[in-house]
Amino acid sequence: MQIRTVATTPFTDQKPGTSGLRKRVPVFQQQHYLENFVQSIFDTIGTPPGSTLVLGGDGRYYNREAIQVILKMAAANGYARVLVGRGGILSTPAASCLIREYRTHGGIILSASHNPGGPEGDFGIKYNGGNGGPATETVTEAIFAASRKIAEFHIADTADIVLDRDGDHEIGDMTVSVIDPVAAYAGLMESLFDFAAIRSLLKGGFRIRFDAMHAVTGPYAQEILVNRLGALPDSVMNAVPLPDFGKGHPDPNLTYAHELVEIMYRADAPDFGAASDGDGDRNMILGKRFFVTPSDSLALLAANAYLVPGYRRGLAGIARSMPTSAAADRVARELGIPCFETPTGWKFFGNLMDAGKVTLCGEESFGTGSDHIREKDGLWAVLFWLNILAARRQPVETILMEHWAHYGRNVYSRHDYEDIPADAANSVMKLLHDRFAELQGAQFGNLQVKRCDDFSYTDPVDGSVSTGQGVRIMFTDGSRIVFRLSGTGTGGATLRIYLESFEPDVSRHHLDAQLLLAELIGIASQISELRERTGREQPTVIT
Ligand code: VG1
Ligand code: CO
Repeated sequence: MQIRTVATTPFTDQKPGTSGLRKRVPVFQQQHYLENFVQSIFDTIGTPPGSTLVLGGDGRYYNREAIQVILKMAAANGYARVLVGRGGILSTPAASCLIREYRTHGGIILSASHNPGGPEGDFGIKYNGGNGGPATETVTEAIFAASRKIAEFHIADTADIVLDRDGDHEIGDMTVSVIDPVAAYAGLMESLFDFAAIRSLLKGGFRIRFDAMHAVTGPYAQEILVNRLGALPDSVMNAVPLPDFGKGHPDPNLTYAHELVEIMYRADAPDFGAASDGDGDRNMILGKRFFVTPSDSLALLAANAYLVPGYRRGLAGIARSMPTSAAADRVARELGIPCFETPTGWKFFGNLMDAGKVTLCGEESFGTGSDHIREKDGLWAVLFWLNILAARRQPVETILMEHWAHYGRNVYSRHDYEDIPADAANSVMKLLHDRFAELQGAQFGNLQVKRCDDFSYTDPVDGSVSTGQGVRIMFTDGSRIVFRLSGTGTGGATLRIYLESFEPDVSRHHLDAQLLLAELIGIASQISELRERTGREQPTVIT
């Protein structure tokens, strides 16, 4: 085998966003585009002798091609071993699990998560460190800096590796181990949850439906829910990962997971429904004709963690991203544990978990997880819910209503305006900044503005500071509106508006969130001049 050093010139746009570098497939297909970024990762993290790397992706278009390139580059950059999921498949949580189990020098995950796939769709790549979590901002900034001055990359000249059979192959001095993508992860799940109780729940006629959305979780759900827990075979739908996700949008929300939502709102709906996203790190939870917001789900898992074997010993703390509702804060207060508020993106939870400060973490964007790994974890959340349901034997809706009756309800909604011109989106954000002084103390109907700011965060573990993480308009009664631009899109801009108020009155808990938030929704539109500046009358997605 020959190692080649190839001269290259930098691309200027290889700056990772909320979760890795995401671009359209044709951008990644440009000559040296992928190689430059991968070499920038290797140059940043170094390769101590004997290093192992975990490698896999969500199965989207270009996954296999990218894996072959990365294997050859890993060999040329001095890796001793690469663990790659069979078929090039690894969900994000499974990759995190393997990094930790084999104590590797991190891993490379190929995914653009919920973004659509296919030849004209999106592709993505992210590096996770030795703790199994997304690279911190310090590391992603260093990778970006390396990509701006790259002059060459190293690659082995060798034939492609067969990815569809387990086994070892050699590229020069490096071993490529093709492994079962599911086994280690499924074993970890079995160690955390009461599988016997869930099995007996399912045996007793409790019906579930899990939508893998033609993305990576299909094989995981099949093995865990059907093979190990005995769910009926039709419990898992869209179970085969497809390169274009069946032309769908693997984003588990009420809009894009409509096939599941329709099933769950039928008269003969199953008792429990769930969906996951492209790379398997998100979850949407539904009861019979009932939707659980991710913010409530985090709070509810925390409050019921004592029912789950892996968490019975208690929680060290909870962390939630800033736009996530404060429902979890109420549970933390009652448990007497700390609750941390971080910027959007899982990379901010890693330090807190490594330092033993938190056990559970969550984001309003359908992401929930714990310190069992260092990523959010879709199927883990589903199993956590099933464990609670097996212990409590009540419908999902009843469990939520009882939770609200006890803690009060943090009424919550997120409105996404997708694919608006970047100029319009930036002008909305600028306008809001310009209005901070004028908004201070302003009265809108019954609501008065207490304070506004652009959220910034100082990591309590390493002291690093992240600024510009979202505009917050906070009202005296505890309600708030948050405006943020997405950092995961690849075309135009996506403006997210997060709305939250608190409803202590039990007689109003069953009411629709949009109705309860109507006043805040009106204020958000008024102060941002949204219609005037974007021409949009309605959000693309309401959660
Ligand atoms: C979105 C979500 C964020 C999540 C991120 C990655 O980011 O809002 O909470 O961590 O996606 O999730 P943004 O910048 O578009 O709002 V995933 O499942 O794409 O890895
Ligand atoms: Co994801």
